[in-house]
Amino acid sequence: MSVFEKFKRGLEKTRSFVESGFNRIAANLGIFDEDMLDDLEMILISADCGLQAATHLTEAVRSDMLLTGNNRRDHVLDVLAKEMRVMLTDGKLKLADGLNVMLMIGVNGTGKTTTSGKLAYRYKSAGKRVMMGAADTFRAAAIDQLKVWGERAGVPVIAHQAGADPAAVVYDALQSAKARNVDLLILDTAGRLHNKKNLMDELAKINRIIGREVPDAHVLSLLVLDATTGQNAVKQAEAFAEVTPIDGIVLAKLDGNAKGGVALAVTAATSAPIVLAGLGESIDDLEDFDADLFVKSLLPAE
Ligand SMILES: Nc1nc2c(ncn2[C@@H]2O[C@H](COP(=O)(O)OP(=O)(O)OP(=O)(O)O)[C@@H](O)[C@H]2O)c(=O)[nH]1
Ligand SMILES: [Mg+2]
Repeated sequence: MSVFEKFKRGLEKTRSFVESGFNRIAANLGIFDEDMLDDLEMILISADCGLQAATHLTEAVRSDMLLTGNNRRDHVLDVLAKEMRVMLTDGKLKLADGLNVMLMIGVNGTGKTTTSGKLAYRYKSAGKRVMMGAADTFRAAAIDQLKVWGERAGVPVIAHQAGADPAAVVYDALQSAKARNVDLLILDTAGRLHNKKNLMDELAKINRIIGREVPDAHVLSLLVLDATTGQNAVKQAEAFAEVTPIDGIVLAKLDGNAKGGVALAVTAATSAPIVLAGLGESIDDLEDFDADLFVKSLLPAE
């Protein structure tokens, strides 16, 4: 299956939602008028594009219609696609020479552990030396879950007992990564941090240890968001951006329901690029987030 087909399949629910909305508002003639623009805005909001992005997109269509006088469905779709593409910032993960550290952050249940496993598999399959560290020590089950992914991907997992200090796990994982000369160390962290200060302190501590132990490493903090949670994901992105640098956003569960438009709301709310899309629960259901393919998959065909 091509990457485009994967995106299309993953975003099927959102696309059919948007398409049925389009068909409803432009039922007979396939022609848009001013009144339909309000409906268009509602469809975009319901697909979780967020108020800001939905308003922006609707305004773009409105001014284009005034300017060109072209209000046919295929043209409106073109304008929407172009405008969405301009709004979205994507980025490709690249490993640097030497040690790379990916720190997976995000609230609980978003998909951090699953994405860690998928990433381990991706880079291991590409011939890289990969290792994971179970810095989510909150529950024994979380550690076991990462070990299972380690086995699936064929990469070692550095872990302590449940309840151990996550920073100690990070320290050990970094020592092993140096000793074994790995290319990529993926650190899975806990989402259950009770408040902002707690979260900030924990991440600061982990970042300090990484900075001290592997000062030359290429470190990426990846914020994992659950696309099915819509506007909550946007709030999480804003909250994390306040306490820690974010190098890239992972949109997990884009296949989950009809809320794929959240990608637009997330980019409107943060300056970090969206780098990865989670498109299912299997080990290979992870793709580079490609804004062109995303837009093509989100909007109905003309
Ligand atoms: N459909 C779908 N499900 C996903 C995807 N990514 C993760 N999941 C599912 O989401 C659930 C939570 O994923 P985890 O990886 O355990 O999330 P987490 O952030 O590590 O959660 P905590 O460790 O509890 O904080 C699991 O049931 C995963 O199978 C995805 O891209 N698509
Ligand atoms: Mg986890």
